[in-house]
Amino acid sequence: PAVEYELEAPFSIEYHDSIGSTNDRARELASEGMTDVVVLADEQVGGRGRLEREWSAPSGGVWLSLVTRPDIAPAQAPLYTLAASVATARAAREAGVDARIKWPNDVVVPVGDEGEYRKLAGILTEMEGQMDRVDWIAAGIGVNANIDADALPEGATSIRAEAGDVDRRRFVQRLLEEFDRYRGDLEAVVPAWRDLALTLGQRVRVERATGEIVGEAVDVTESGALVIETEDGRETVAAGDCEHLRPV
Ligand code: BTX
Repeated sequence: PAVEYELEAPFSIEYHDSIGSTNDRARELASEGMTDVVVLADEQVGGRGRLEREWSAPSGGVWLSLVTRPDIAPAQAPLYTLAASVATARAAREAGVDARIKWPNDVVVPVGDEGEYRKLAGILTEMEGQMDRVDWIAAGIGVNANIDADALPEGATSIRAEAGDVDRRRFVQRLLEEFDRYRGDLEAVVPAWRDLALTLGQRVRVERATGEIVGEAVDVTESGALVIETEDGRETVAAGDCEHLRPV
């Protein structure tokens, strides 16, 4: 393997040099009843973003999916996405990157003072469950780690480009420790998220299938939805309904 992934993490690791999508493998393991396992790859050839978008995942990145079976209602599941972004941003900050969080699921590096940014990492959370209970959650986390920025799509950056190469083993260890801490203390997730948020205080445009909303992003709710102050009052957008969010 390109990296040695014997970690002292609260998860067991299944490592692949190359895989289609770690989320697909995680879904398989989850439906076999596994929990607290992380599928990790050096390269993905069929990486997925949200809403059927492609995720470019060349060798040198940190592409992982975490399987958990939390005892929560489906409405709380977005907190796991926020927890994954907090854990990722904190691990990236320890690696020397000025990582912030763009609601709902991007870890970005700010560029200038106008709310512009480059994307460092993305999160894709998938789940299965009943109305009142989650069966499993697969939190997919993709971090542009030791990759040249010109090998990535436009608008992307990497840990290499921002701060030099990172020890991926240590980075993953720290990310998983942080994630573990927040999943054990869900009430701490939103406050930690707020501290790292690039989006709060910004004037934004959110595109949804049902139409767009323009206004100032003022807060996130307990369940991770974004609160926007518009000309006609406050509106709340669930993460799952957001197709694009841009500063305006
Ligand atoms: P997203 O839908 O928010 O972002 C996808 C968009 O981001 C793409 O349309 C493209 O414009 C841009 N993009 C693609 N690749 C990259 C990249 N490497 N860096 C920066 N921008 C990029 C975000 O979706 C969720 C991504 C989750 C990826 C992880 S990797 C491990 C797991 N397995 C898997 O297949 N997906 C997740």
